[in-house]
Formats: sequence, structure tokens, C-alpha cells
Amino acid sequence: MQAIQIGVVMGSSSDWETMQHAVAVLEQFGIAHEARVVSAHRMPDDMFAYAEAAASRGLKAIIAGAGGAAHLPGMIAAKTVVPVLGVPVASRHLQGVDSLHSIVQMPKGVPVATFAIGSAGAANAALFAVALLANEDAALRDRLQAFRAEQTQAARAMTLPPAA
Ligand code: RP5
Repeated sequence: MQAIQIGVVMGSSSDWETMQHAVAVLEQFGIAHEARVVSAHRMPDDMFAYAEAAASRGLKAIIAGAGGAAHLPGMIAAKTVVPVLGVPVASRHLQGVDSLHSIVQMPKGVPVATFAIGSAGAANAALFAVALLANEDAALRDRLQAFRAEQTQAARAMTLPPAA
């Protein structure tokens, strides 16, 4: 079995609706991954243990999604030098602007690469992780190029309805 390369963590099972879009991309590209709930405020010891073990387990990046006061990506980044890709999950009351600000506004010194709010951000975080892995994997780079070419073809084939 291939060693896990990308970890996908989220603050709650309620984040899965968003974060499943990251996992779908990793599966599409055949990347060995894991997905689990690691809540920053409800499981802080587990969060630290996960982050502390990430490098020795061989993880190449961690995709971390959370909503509201979204501490998870930043706190994981504080405990590992494995790159952390943060996904702001849309929150009930502030539609994810709180999540975005919590994740993107990391003070200098401990970066979290921050993506768009919601499913597009989750998918793009995974595509970014694929791009990182593709630096060392020519076959994966070819698959990423093919994916982009398919998108180009689909956009070129788009037609518009007649004006009303
Ligand atoms: C955060 O609180 C999670 O990341 C989630 O987005 C939000 C709400 O969690 P639940 O109350 O749905 O478990 O920790």
C-alpha cells in the first residue's frame, strides 16, 4: 500500500460537505490520502499529536478546513513545517468571512496557504497539493496538464443562449 502523502483534516463532520471536494480531487489523481476530524478547540491534544507526527509519517502537505473562529490550520502549522493549506468553511452566521479572516491573517513567521471559502477552495487546495507533489513526479505532472487541457476544451466548447 502506498504511504499516505496528503492529510485532510477538518474541525467537524459538518465540514465534510465542503471538504469532500478536496478528497474527490485527491482520489481523481490517485493520491494516497487520509481524511479525519481533528477539532482545534474540542480535541487540542489530538490536533497537536497529528501535527507533530506529520513529518515523520511522510505527509507532504496537510489540507485543513474549519469554520468560524477557524484555528485549526494555523495551530497545525504552528506545530509542523509540513505545508498547511487552509480551507475556510462557510459558517452559519457570517458565511465564512470569519473563517477566511481567521485562516488568512496568520502573523508573520508561520504561514498557512489560504484558499477560497467553500467547495472551490477545498478543490483548489487539493489541486495545489497535487501541483506540489507533481514537482517530484513527472507522470503526475502530465495528469495535471491533461486536467488543465480538459478544462480549456470545456471552456472553448461553451455556448451562450440567445439574448432575451
Ligand atoms: C468548527 O466549528 C468546525 O470547523 C465547523 O465548521 C464549526 C461548527 O462545528 P459543528 O458545531 O457543526 O460541529 O470547529
